[in-house]
Amino acid sequence: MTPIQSCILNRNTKTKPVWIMRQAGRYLPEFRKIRKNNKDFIKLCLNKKIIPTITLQPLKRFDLDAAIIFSDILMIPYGLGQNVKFTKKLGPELGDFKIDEISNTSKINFTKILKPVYSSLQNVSKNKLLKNKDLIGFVGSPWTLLVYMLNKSSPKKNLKKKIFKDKILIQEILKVIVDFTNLHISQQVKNGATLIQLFDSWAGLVNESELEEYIYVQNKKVVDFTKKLEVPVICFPRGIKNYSKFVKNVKPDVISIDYNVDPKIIGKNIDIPVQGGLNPKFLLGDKSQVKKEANKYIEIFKDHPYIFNLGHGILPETKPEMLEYLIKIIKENG
Ligand code: 1CP
Repeated sequence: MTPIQSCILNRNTKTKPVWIMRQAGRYLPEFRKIRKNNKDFIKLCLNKKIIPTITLQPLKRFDLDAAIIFSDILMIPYGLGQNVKFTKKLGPELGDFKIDEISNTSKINFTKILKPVYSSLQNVSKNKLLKNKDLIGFVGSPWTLLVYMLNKSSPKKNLKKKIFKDKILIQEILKVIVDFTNLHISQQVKNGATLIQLFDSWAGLVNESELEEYIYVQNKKVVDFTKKLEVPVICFPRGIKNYSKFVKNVKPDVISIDYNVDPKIIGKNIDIPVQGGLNPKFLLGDKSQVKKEANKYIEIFKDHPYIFNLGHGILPETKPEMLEYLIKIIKENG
């Protein structure tokens, strides 16, 4: 059994297993080189010759316990027929869509469009670099996808609040998202994903009074579906205040925490396996601080099933040698 799967089953692992959110990406010069020659990001995410190479790049450098398939959460809106493009300055830019059109998307067509993702998973899962390691498939959580689909650009820059007023429309879109998210997960599992992570990157935008309907209920639908496929599911509801309540309501196999929560409180109040937490900013600083912060998480979770990871994606400015150093600390002290 892989170290991550043992950890999830609450077994003792010699050291804490580790993988890094956004480990296949812009901080790696070998990724940037490929990206330079592939200006269209969506096309790159559908290139079955290149996806396996990028997915395996971090495993060639670092002693990681999992690969995560190189793809994007916005491949679902793309598969539903919404135009998606990435620009250097503005990030993702999405087109208009009609609810009637996306509701009528055929499952066969959707699967055909995203086929390169699935064949790449199959290809990567056979690679010997993955021996005794997990292959992580992923999706954006329904709320987070809804935000991108309606806002049509990153909410980081400009959140158009009035688009969230039509509650009936929101429910209709969420239903389509959940259906196709579940389809996307089942295809990923069928083709070799051994673990699924749900990224609810914009959960923190939801008011306390609407957490139930937009965060708990929607994540639970996807978690319950994934559990039936018999693969563990990790939830990352970034920015929510009360992780214990999320765990009680949604019941994922693993909860991934962001860097704004106190890990000590999480360790005390949460029984299920925990992942992540370290602020990715520390990897931009000096090694002594990386060591101190990494050891803090290792110490807090020493008697808790814990998968080492960051509290959000690794920053593009990170020097690869800093990640190498972090992993060395975990393998020595974890
Ligand atoms: O070169 C480039 O400009 C492309 C950068 C890039 C990369 C490398 C994007 C655009 N997506 C990805 C890959 C990616 N995205 C992966 C696979 C690789 C890995 O993890 O190693 C994954 C898991 C994601 C997930 C993702 N995409 C999330 C959830 C995680 C998070 O960071 O919160 C989100 C919100 C997205 C949307 C997205 N795609 C790309 C960007 C720059 C963004 C964020 C946009 C924003 O700021 O709102």
